[in-house]
Order: sequence, then structure tokens, then C-alpha cells
Amino acid sequence: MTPSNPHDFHRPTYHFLPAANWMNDPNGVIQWRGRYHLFFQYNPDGAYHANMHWGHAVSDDLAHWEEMPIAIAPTPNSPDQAGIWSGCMVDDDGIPTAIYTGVNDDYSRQVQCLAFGNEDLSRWTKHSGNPVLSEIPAHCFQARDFRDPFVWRADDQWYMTLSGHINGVGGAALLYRSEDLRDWQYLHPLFVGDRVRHGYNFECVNFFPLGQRWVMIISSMFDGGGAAVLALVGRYENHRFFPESETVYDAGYGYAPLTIVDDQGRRLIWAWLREGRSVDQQMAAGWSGVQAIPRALSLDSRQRLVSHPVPEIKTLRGAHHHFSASDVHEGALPISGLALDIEAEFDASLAETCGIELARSPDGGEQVAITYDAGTEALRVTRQYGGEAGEIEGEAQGLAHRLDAGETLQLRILLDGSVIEAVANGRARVTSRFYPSEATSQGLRVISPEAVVSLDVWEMASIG
Ligand code: DQQ
Repeated sequence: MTPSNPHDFHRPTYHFLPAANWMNDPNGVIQWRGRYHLFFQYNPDGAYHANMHWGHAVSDDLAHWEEMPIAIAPTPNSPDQAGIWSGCMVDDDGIPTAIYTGVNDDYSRQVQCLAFGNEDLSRWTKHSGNPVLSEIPAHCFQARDFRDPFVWRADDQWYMTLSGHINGVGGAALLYRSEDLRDWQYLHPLFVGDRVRHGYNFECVNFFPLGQRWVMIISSMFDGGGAAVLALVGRYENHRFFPESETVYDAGYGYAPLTIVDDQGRRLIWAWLREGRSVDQQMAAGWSGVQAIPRALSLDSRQRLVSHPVPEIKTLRGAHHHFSASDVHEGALPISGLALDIEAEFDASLAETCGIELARSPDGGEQVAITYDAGTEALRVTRQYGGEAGEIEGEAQGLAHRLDAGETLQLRILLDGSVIEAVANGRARVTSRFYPSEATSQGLRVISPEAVVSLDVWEMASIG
């Protein structure tokens, strides 16, 4: 394990990531005996995607996380010999039970497996009958992409959706039912997407009731190589999902979200924030991948999906800087930092573009801008590097965001090293990665100060 470099200002300090190596999807999140347990795709060999294990971290408050020893590792000559891929966890009448996808060496065989945890979820025993499910339904006409079990309880039975696709049609979420988590009966597709709109393949589908509707969150893979997280809201009838509306859940670096209900009844969502730089750069840093700050999901009165970082994160807030409209007329703010929590309110009718620049170099040649454009009704992230960005991703990001009549723009921005999580009015989300070339690029500047209603910035404590 490569120790992390204390001078690495790209490394987040209040988001969870393991001490070193590669992490991707959140897996098996559960609140168990009062503690939140987060498992995650983890490669103990280095900061690259291979040899997946389930890493493990624990939190009492959703803000501080303690990394624990690896929870589940591949077993040679078994159905999971080449990797413990993504999955979920349920409480099976007192037995913590992980349901995950096991893979073979070239990932051509993807099968569903179980493992049972001890009382503090530190030791895991694999089910002797693994795999519990291995055959892709014949009508899918394909031999792989059969993974990421997401399980829920209803009508005294277990239901599971698996992610994949139907050849020549598009991404699909398949629906299964079981009495005991071991024998699974295939029912039918829960939802089949449109290849152009929803992608050629689904990963990590989550499906759950929220308010008066059901929500399906899909990590979609598109022809041409793109990927995105989509959120569909609709009705669940006769064990089939009928979407009524759809949005991009995250127009950025978040992928493979996993949701759970906690003991406060909140539907919480975690997500992997991937890197935006080359594999060589990731390996040189010794770490790759960050977990987004968990958010609580709800639907508003118009059945739109709303998400806010969990309030517990406010316990990490330190020095507070409040600015009113008259304080920010110069634009540049007399503060700096790369570990900040920002709440900004703008009257978007007063400017063509309003927003804030972060990680700004003293001469302004380097910065990342989070802006709202009233004319095009879009939330954007624009990254400008001081020198050649080289192999660092820097394209513009954005998504449509329409304010309701009379509504102000309410931006919540979490900046943490190279991580940016931006949420507008709870319902438009862009995550980004920005790797300043100099440690001195830490300034803030308001764009269109005349539109500011109020601005609050907190310096965030490290959880390391
Ligand atoms: N990552 C896992 C898969 C999943 C993908 C493998 C999504 O189970 O489909 O690391 O990022």
C-alpha cells in the first residue's frame, strides 16, 4: 500500500476515500446496530481497476469514516475468483447478507453470490451454494452484463433487480423474486430502456418507493463510450416500472450510486466520484476514487427528484464567512481554501450569468467556475487550467436547470481538494474534478456580484 502524500492538495480531506489504492462503486451500504457501514469496490494492489474486493468503512454520524480491513476477497477456483463486483446488503432475519456479483478472469461469466457477516460485519463467510443465480434469461440474447444485484423486501418476499441489457434493444433491469435469497425466480424485465435515451447497457440499477412514486436510478452506458446516471420517476404496477419523467441525476463524475433507507426513514444515496486524470497520474498519486457525500432524496410537490447533502455533514463546518450583497461588490472574496462548504443564493433575473469561481490562482488564470446561465437555463462547470492541462479532463460540463417562477438560484457547493459537488435548488446536480496546478490556486470570486442575495462559506474540518 502506498502511503498518501501529506502535500497532495488534490486529495480530498472530508470525503471518504481509502488510505491508498483504487476505489469505485459504493456497495452493500447498511445501517447495522446503529452504525453506518459502507463497502466499496477496492483494489488492494494499486490505484487501478482490477482484482475487485469489497473494502469497508464505518461511521457513527455519516460525516466521519473509519477505514476497516478488507471485508470480502475473491476465492481462487470459485465463482468469484476474479472479483467481488458490486451489490447490496440486506438484514435477513438478523443475518447480515451481502448479495454481490462474482466474475471470472475475462468477466465473461457474471454470477450472483451471497456472503454472511458476523456481528460487527468485519468477517464474511461465503455461502456454500454460490452462485445462487447464474443463467441470463434466454430473451436477453447475450452472455454477459448480468450484475449488480439490488434487493428489497415486499409482500413477505425478496425482490431483486439485476442490471444488463437485451441484445439489439437496449439497457434492461431484470426482475427476480425469492423466498430465501437462494432460489431466485425470474419474473420479467422490470424496465427496458430505449438505447439512445437510456443507453445500451445498465449498471447498478436501484429501484425504490419515494413519496407517492417509485424511482429507478440507472448507471447507463451509451454507444460511443459515454456514461451517465439517470433518474426515472414513475409508477410500479404489476411488477413493471412505468416512468413518467426522467432527468440526468448527475451530469458529471458521479457514477454507480447506491441507496438505502436508514433508521430515520431517509432514502440516502452514495456515489463513486471517478477521477478526471490519466491512469498514470492516478497511480503516481497512489489513490483513485472518492465517495460523494451521502445525500438524502425526496420528491417535491411536482414529483421532481430532490437531493441534499445529509445535514450531518454540517458538523464538519469550521470558520464561517458570511457575505451579503454589499460585501461582494468586488467579486474576489477575502478567503481561500480547498476544503469548503458553500451556500450561495442569487437572484438569477439580475444577471445573464451568475455563480462563483473556486480554486482560483492569484492572477485568475486558473479556476473552476460553477455558473447558472439564465438565458439558456443551464447549470455549468467550466474548468480553466493555468498551463497545459495535458491528460487532465477539462471539457465544459452542464445540464438544464429551470427555475420556477420567482425562485432564486440556490447553490450548494462542496469543494474538497480535487472534488466539486454542486447542487442547484436540490434538483440539478453536477459533480466535477479539478486538479489545480499550484497549491496557491485556492481563491474564490463571485461572478455577477449584483445578483448575490447571500453567500455563506465554511471551512471544513478534515476527517483524516
Ligand atoms: N463497477 C463494478 C460493476 C459495476 C461497475 C465493477 C459500475 O459491478 O457494473 O467494479 O461502475
